[in-house]
Amino acid sequence: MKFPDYFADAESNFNEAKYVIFGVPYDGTSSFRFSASQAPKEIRQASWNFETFNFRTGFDLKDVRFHDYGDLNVKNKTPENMISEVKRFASEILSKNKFPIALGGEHSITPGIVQAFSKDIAVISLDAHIDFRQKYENSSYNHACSSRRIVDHVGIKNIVLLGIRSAEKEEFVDAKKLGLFYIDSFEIKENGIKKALDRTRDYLGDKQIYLTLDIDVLDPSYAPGTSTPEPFGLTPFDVVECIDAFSSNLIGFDVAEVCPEYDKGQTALLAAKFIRYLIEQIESIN
Ligand SMILES: [Mn+2]
Repeated sequence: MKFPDYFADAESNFNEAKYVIFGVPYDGTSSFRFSASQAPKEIRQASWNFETFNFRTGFDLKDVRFHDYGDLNVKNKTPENMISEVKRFASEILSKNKFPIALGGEHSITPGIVQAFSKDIAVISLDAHIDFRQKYENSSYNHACSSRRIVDHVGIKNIVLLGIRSAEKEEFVDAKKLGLFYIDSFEIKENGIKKALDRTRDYLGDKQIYLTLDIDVLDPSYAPGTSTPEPFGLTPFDVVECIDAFSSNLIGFDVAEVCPEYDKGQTALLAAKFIRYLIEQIESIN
């Protein structure tokens, strides 16, 4: 079955939309599994599975104006050129006071979006990996460096990593030395996601927050279709609680690292659902 090639219910045009969804089909720096460039298409297809009515919040997605711009033309670009294209487009969205929602692509896309915001925002990154290398395979914009590039923009005090459980020793030592705030998946399992989110709120205060979701933060049993799967991960409800906890502070969102070739579609489904849920949640509190 083939559905329309835009995100379900994104029926508004760019100008009237409050949220703008755009695809960044880029996997130019992936190191293990490829196909993240197919993700925007698969996430859009998956989005047609869902109802517009959220019975929990009573909110209906039909009542919100959102637009699907389609994909940016980044496929064959170098990481640096991809980043600047993403930054350019994200800046255009922000200049019109709209809320950007990006469909990755690999996690290397996120610094481009973050750079479009002012430097005093905070970033919460849900990710299995610390991604704190200065450089990887000769590029500072490799997806293994994405947290580090975000830090370049917002500073070490304004990023929080939740759900991490994988790092190279050197980058981990480096991150600790610089004072990176993180809560790993073992601690989240031990003390619960609520406590982790409370600690995050205490740390960040009431800052505006950009949320980036590397789908590999979830346990591979929920999200096997990803570039570098890592066991001992979070549950979908943990991510839901994170969206709930910060929905009044959110200013942008992306979901990265879905690799549709490596599962039966369940990872793209989750990604699509998180996007819908996030919009519904923000709208239902406004
Ligand atoms: Mn990751």
